Amino acid sequence: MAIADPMDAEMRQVDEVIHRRLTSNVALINQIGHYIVSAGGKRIRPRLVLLFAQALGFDGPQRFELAATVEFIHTATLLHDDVVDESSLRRGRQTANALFGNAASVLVGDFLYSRAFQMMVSVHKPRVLEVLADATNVIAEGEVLQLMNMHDPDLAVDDYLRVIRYKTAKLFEASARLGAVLADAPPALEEACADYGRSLGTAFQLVDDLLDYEGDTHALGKNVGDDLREGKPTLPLLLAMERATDDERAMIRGAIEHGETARLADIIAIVRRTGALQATREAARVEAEKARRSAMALPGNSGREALLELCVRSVERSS
Ligand code: GRG
Repeated sequence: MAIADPMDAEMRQVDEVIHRRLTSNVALINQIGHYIVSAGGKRIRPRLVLLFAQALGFDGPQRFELAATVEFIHTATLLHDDVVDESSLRRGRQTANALFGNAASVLVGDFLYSRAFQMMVSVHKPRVLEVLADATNVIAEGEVLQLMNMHDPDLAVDDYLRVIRYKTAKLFEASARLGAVLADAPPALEEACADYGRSLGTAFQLVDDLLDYEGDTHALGKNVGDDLREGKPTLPLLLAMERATDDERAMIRGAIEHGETARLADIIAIVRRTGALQATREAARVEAEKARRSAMALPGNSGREALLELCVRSVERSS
């Protein structure tokens, strides 16, 4: 018998807000919105809002509104990202762009994004607006930086890390910070929460990038090898180039420069053989350990325990 997750009831309340706030008089918005939201997703960002609120003793209903808000922002970025990347599979289903077209995906992403702003305003806390306005701006910067780095086999690891801090870790940071803001935590404690989110988000994206080489399309719900097909220089490829033979390095460089489909299997095999995936997971473990240390600033309670457990689960995952 499966053990019930103590957060299940709380997450159901978030889902209730998500479905209520998804509603529009425009039929296509309802159709695409429900299509992507009902496919699930791990809901890790809303979980962070709730766990930080819980750890800091805040139990007002605003936590559900903000948890749903960050999931809407996340979902909007996925809709836009799948258009940019021309992805065809997400959450085990055809992407919205594959099914409904690019224009509909971008525009429904805009709906979710602007609905998220309506929701955050409803909480009546200027600091919440500041946190999310800053976060969404940085996410967009991260995506543009990533675009500029495409097809660059000489990308420095620090520049790769900057992209993942911006495009992914920033929303984790904001989610954690919002729990602290709701609880009116003192500035030093708010910063510790933000540090946790930033480190966990960095670890999460490192694993996301390694699963693109190690994972299984069925379990991941998205196509393995997409980053390589696009010529995206992520850490597994950068590390594989450092460790490969000259011929292999030349093959990987060519793949990044031109995008690769023909030698996809060979390059995946090189990445796996050189230990680049274990090294990427190790880098994720280092970030998760930073997150764990930041969480120790929280009072010792079940919320903190769940946040510590999340550090392990986010890194040792296979989907
Ligand atoms: C609309 C503010 C705004 C910006 C648009 C396109 C874009 C700029 C940003 C995209 C950022 C992006 C997609 C980052 C990757 C984040 C990531 C790790 C996605 C996968 O997250 P999971 O695994 O997904 O939590 P599920 O499906 O579980 O929800």
